[in-house]
Amino acid sequence: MSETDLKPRTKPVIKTDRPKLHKVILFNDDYTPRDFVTIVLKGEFHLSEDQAYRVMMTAHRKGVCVVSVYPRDVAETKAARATEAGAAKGYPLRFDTEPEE
Ligand code: TYC
Repeated sequence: MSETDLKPRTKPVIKTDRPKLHKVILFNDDYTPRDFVTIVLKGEFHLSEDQAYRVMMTAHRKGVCVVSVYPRDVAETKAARATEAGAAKGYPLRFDTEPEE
């Protein structure tokens, strides 16, 4: 290497965007029992009794409620598992996912 052939002093900084988090959304329906919704929220999303009750009641009153946010694959798996838990009992309980803005 010649004397004028200087190495760059710092490593190049590669900026990568953080992957978007995805919301898991709970939808109200007229058939799934409130207690069952609360049990699913506690079991699949690790909400406390109080948190699960509040999320369930918000969906019940407003039609939808954001349960939590996760990386896309985790959000999709949890939404599918929670929806399947309702379907296994014959309930139309529905969870879906949506990317955060
Ligand atoms: N609306 C249901 C009932 O009155 C309870 C319920 C709450 C169902 C929230 C779904 O996401 C839901 N039994």
